Amino acid sequence: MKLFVFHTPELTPSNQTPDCAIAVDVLRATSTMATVLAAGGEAVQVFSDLEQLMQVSESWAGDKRLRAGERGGARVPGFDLGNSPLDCSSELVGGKRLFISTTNGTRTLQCIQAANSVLTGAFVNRAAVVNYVLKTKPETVWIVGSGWEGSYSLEDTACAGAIAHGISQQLDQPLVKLAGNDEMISAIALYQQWQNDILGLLHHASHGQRLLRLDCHEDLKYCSQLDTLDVLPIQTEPGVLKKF
Ligand code: 3SL
Repeated sequence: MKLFVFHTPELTPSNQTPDCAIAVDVLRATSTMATVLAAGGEAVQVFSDLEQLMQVSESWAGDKRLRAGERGGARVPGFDLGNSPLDCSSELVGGKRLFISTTNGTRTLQCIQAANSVLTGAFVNRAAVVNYVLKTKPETVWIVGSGWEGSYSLEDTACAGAIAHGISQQLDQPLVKLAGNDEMISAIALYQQWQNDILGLLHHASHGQRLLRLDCHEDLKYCSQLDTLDVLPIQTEPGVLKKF
């Protein structure tokens, strides 16, 4: 097995596809997706374009769908939800499909959607992702951070490191053999530096700061939890994720 970390979709090769690709957007898209499926959502369907989301979701029964739209951290006017995992109670999302478009996370999923298996990872479901990779043993694994509008995000690379660290700890293989690129090794080092203070890391991150200015303190706390959701969002058709 070879593990690769890419900090953003822009840095991810577009002329190859791995056996397994994992999209990471800790703040907050992939934390929200794990939460929705853990709370009994039927599926999560992702869109980069808001108009296309409106069009496709129109064909879905009104009581079986929720529309979530986020731009710049805030809810898009007219949508049922923004992108806070704290809004996704089982009473609200149970049995429904979440049609979602966010600034960066949904773009990441679109960039890796051709991989043989496509998952989403966050700190909250890190162990479920690690266990799936250990069980299925793909030859090449890409862990792709979402960043912010093309630039690096501290929290996504740290979470990529948490996933890579979890896999490497359980495989009897030296890191140098497992690493597909240098980014994977530095992501693990970043995670190891912050592993006992993930909330502190989120407070240092520029997108964490942006969310704090929007009064999303509780979202940061929620997204900083490690291994709290035993759920694996997995792509069943391009753009559609269901609970594995
Ligand atoms: O960029 C994204 O995809 C979002 O997760 C950003 S936010 O945390 O909802 O602001």
